[in-house]
Amino acid sequence: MYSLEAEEISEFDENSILSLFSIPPNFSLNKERFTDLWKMHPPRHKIQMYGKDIEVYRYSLSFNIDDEAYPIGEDEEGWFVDWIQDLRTFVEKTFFIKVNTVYINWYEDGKASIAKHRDAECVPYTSVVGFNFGASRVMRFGKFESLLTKRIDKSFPARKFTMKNNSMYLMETVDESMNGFQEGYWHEVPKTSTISLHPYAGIKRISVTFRLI
Ligand SMILES: O=C(O)CCC(=O)C(=O)O
Repeated sequence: MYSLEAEEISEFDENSILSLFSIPPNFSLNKERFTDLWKMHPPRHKIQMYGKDIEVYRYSLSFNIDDEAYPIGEDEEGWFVDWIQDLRTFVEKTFFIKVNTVYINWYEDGKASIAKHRDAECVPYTSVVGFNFGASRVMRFGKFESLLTKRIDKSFPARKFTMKNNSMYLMETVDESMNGFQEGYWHEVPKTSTISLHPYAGIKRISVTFRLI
């Protein structure tokens, strides 16, 4: 139904490919919608580390797209629920995959980051699609030593990509019957002290990712 041409393709191995695309204008966020979505971020959440509560600086939220009530967007802003559902259809029809979960991250400034990780909660061997809104941020990708470890394979040089406003990325597992992107590779959005000012988002970035859990 939809066909899109990648602007950049990076093959990590023959079954794990990262592709970057611009998104069609009907799914883009303009100034008003970016501002609305920014306001929807939940409070910072806490995680337990070494027995202590640590507040995570990055705002984030995950929910199942098929749930009857969404944790955000229902009351204040009428467009959000339809937009998420249309984006899900777009993702599924463009990439011939199934997704059921949205994970949104709000990066207020260069102190907001996400550390190296694989999306281990996904159904094994599935692909993940992410949308980028607002300020550009660098995302880095690299390799784990094996499926069962968090140890990094230092012989594989990390690859850096700039995620720009109204663009998207596909972390693709080509053959969904064997280890792929999330099994073999990590990704992160590192902290930074240099963010170019976006005309209306300033230094704020929002990412909206879709996955199958
Ligand atoms: O902000 C991003 O694009 C990265 C999000 C991320 O790491 C994830 O969804 O696992």
